[in-house]
Order: sequence, then C-alpha cells, then structure tokens
Amino acid sequence: AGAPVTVTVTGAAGQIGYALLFRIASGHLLGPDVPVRLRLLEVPQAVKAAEGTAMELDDCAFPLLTGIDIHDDATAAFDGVNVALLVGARPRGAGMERGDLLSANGGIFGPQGAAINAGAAQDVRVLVVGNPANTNAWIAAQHAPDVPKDRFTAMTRLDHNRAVAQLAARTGAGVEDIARLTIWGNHSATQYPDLSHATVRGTPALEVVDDEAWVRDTFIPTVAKRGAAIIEARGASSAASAANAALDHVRTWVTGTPADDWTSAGVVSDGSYGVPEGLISSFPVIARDGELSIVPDLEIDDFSRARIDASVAELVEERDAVRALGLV
Ligand code: NAX
Repeated sequence: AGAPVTVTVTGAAGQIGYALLFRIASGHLLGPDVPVRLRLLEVPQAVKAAEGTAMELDDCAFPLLTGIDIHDDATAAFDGVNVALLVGARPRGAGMERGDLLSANGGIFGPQGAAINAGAAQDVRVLVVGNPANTNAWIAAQHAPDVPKDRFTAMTRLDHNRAVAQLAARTGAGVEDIARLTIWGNHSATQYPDLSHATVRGTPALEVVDDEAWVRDTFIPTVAKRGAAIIEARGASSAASAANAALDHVRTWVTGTPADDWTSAGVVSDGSYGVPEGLISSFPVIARDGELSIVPDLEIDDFSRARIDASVAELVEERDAVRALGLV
C-alpha cells in the first residue's frame, strides 16, 4: 500500500456523513488497496457527535483507515486534502427566502473554497453534495483562484442513478444494461433527465420504451422529484443513496467511465451545448486518466433544448443572485 490519501468530509455528523464515512474507510471510495486518512469538518456544536462517529470508525478496525482528525476550522480540515467531499450545508428553513439561503451557504462555501485554495494537495478533487450543490460548488471555485476550476464538481450522480433504476424497471433490463443516460442542468426539480441518447442493451431507449407520454409525464418527474418522494416515505431525506452516489462520483472520476458509456456530473461549462462558460452545470461526462470531460457533439432535439435551457436559466439566476449579494 502507498501513502494514505487524505479525504475531508464536511457535515460529518449529519445523516449522509454517517452513511458515507464507514464506506470510505472500508475502501469503497478509492478501492481496496488505498489507505485513507480522514479529516472530519463540523460546526462546533456538532463536533461531539462527530467524535462519536470517529469512535465507531475506530471500533470497526478498518485496515485501510490510518487516522481520523476532527476539526471545526476549515483551514485545518482541508490541509493536504486530496479528496474533499463538501456535504455540510445550510438547509432551507421555514420562511427562508432564496437570498437568505444563498447568503447562508455563501458564508460556508466561500471560506471552504479559500481553505482549499490555501492548503489542498496539488491533485485535489472536490465534490459538492450540500445544496444548492451546483451554486455552492461555483462559489467555492470562485474562492480558489489557484486551483484549476475543473477540480470543482457538484453531485448529480444520485439523479443519474435514480434515472438508470427507473429506466431499468420500466424496460425489464438490468441496470448494467443501461448506458448513455444524461442528467442536464441544476440538481433541483428543473433538472433534465435525458433518454434521447440512452440505450438499453445497445438499442435506443426511446425505441424500447416507445411511449413519449411515459417519458414526459412519468419518467422525468419521477426522477426530478424523487428526493421529495423519499422524504415523504421515509420521513427523512435520502442519505444512504446520496452517500453511495458520492462514492460513485469520485470512483468514476479516478478510475474512468466504461468505453461506450458516460456518467452525469456537475462540471464547469466550457460553453458546450449553449451553457454559459463558467457555470457548474450537469452534463454527460467522460472520465479518463483522472480527468473529466464533457461528451462533445451530441445532437440536441427541440424537446431537450427547451428542458436544458430552463434548468440552465435557473443556474444563471442563482449565480446572478450570488453576485448581487456580494458573495463572490
Ligand atoms: P444533515 O442536516 O443530516 O447534516 C448536515 C451536517 O452538516 C450537520 O451535521 C451540520 O452540523 C453540518 N454543517 C452545517 N454547516 C457546516 C459547516 N459550515 N461546516 C461543516 N459542517 C457543517 O444533512 P444531510 O442529510 O446529511 O444532507 C447534507 C446535504 O446534502 C444537504 O444540503 C442536502 O440538501 C444535500 N443533499 C444533496 C443531494 C445531491 O444529490 N446533491 C442529495 C441528498 C441531499 O439532500
């Protein structure tokens, strides 16, 4: 085994943190041969709970886990970080306006971006899970001028995995038979889960499904509103599935996408597909040699165009609101 990889998890005492940390420590983030050093970042009032989780991590005697540090200070938490999982965020409280939400999160993700800029390892990879994930990732990136912008990503892998599962269920295929599905835009109800390039056992998904109304009226809203449906059923928001998607996102980034397939991730736009340059939007993404790139030259039909534009318009509004609030 080589030198341990430093993984920082923010919001470590939250419910996603609890579902995530044990799997990181058991090798599901970077594989069974890579030792991991964990740094947990929490707000001061949750440090004690994070210490409890760290005690349980100790009690698992994971061979790959070489150490755990707990911090309430971002600069210390991101010192030497290779993989930063930004999970902790300020949730929307009752009666909270969007500006309040953006301000609260700007106050978290700005300083965390600056701390990453100050202390991260050269190869740092950042995944933002905490909502509003795309805009939080954008804020963090703006505060990290020395880190390449393409190291900042936002999580839409849970939406992607949800879409794969829905399509597999509808077509009777296995999840491994589904390829080239895309989540476009914002990780919000405006996201666009796109089947127009997807395949089921190599056949175009839209031919296999052969039901436009199902795509429009069932598939898209089911995927886009799945988070709310989980809350309704479980009485709590998605946690284990979100943690699983975060592991998938980073592992795919490091180990690559399969030939003839891609994944979905919020990455910085290079202007592709009419998405304004610099925005962090979800795209079809290929991972090769540890780098993410947007799948080029896909044909976008009128239906897809309108859906992508609507979600990207929401991202533009969020970015403009963040600028107007002076958060970047
Ligand atoms: P919890 O409320 O259980 O945990 C959040 C934790 O973050 C708390 O322990 C809190 O103390 C901590 N925290 C708050 N501010 C912090 C700061 N400045 N530094 C460090 N820690 C801080 O939420 P949980 O269910 O774990 O969800 C975490 C985030 O993931 C939320 O923003 C949620 O909306 C978002 N999600 C994003 C998803 C995605 O697909 N991108 C899906 C799942 C999830 O809803």
